[in-house]
Amino acid sequence: RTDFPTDTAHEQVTFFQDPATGLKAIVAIHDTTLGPALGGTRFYPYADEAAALKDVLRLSRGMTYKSAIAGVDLGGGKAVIIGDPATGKSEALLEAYARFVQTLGGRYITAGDVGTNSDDLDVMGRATEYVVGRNTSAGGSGDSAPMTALGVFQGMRAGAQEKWGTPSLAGRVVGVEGTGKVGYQLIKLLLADGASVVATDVNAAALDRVARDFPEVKIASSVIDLELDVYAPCAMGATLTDESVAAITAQVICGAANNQLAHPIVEHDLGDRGITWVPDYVANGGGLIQVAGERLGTSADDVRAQVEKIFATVVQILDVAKRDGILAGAAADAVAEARIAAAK
Ligand code: NAI
Ligand code: K
Repeated sequence: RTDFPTDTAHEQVTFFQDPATGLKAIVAIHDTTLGPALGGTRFYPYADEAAALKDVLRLSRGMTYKSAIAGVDLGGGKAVIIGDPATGKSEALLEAYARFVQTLGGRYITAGDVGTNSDDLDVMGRATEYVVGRNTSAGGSGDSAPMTALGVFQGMRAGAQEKWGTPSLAGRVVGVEGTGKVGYQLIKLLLADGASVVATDVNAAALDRVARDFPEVKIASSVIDLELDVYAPCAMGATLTDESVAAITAQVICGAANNQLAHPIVEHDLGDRGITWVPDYVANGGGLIQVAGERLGTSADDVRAQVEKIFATVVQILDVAKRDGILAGAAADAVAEARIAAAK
């Protein structure tokens, strides 16, 4: 027995299984108004099929909004493979999965997500043409972190303009939480713009790389609780909680992490405290723009130009929020919905 949420009118949800390889997967196509549905394949040990279905319905709907707000002519979809990637992943399973993706005839295009990487996508590419995010050696566009970081930086500049009247981070103290692929690239952009950066990570090797390449960066055991102008969550989601928001000193929050709000009410608390929050799915759309470009035949220069437009999009969202007296998250959803409605 499965309860389909009535507020998420998905176009198509398909369950695939292949007993020979142990594959159990669900592909959810939420909306193809703007184009074929693009979204990553998550490989995760869900407790049961109902939990997997719930997640894929939620995530695919999110992709519709993410593509629309990024100005990408693709719809929203997502897939989940039920299993533990550490023990259950095999080339045969990935190929079986990719054969199923191929049967959808291009209505769904997969990318990577939690539990799948570019090497896995290379394997899938043997059995389906509907895959993006492969390694450059396999015809993909490679690491998306530089474009994701550029988009976060542009969103942050828009937040700075809203808060301080100038789209510059010069002289601002920016706390970067997570110095992995995106955080590292973001630090480079921030330093070039004249910001003072303080960074943290739980992984010593990631911090060592920052300390070696950017000696001017201060290293801290955490950043969210420091005196900051800007907080950039680039590690895990859900760091904006009742407690952290009550104590935070940053006036602008913009980062790459998905689902930064622990729950929706937190955004009201940020608003009450006069803090400008750039919605995560708007700020971190640069990687999506890059991999979508593989399908749409976008040049690297045009990808970069489109990522830079995240600045203008965030300015628009913050203007709509102010004009309509709503929060930035709702304003972003409204801008995305307007784009889909216009295409209908
Ligand atoms: P990554 O795995 O390369 O880096 C994440 C870093 O965060 C790691 O160095 C890890 O040690 C650190 N970390 C984990 N928990 C932490 C904690 N509690 N405190 C401080 N540091 C912690 O991942 P990547 O690619 O840099 O992505 C960063 C975030 O942005 C992730 O949430 C990801 O989902 C999101 N994102 C990434 C995109 C991309 O193109 N790479 C696109 C859109 C979103
Ligand atoms: K991702």
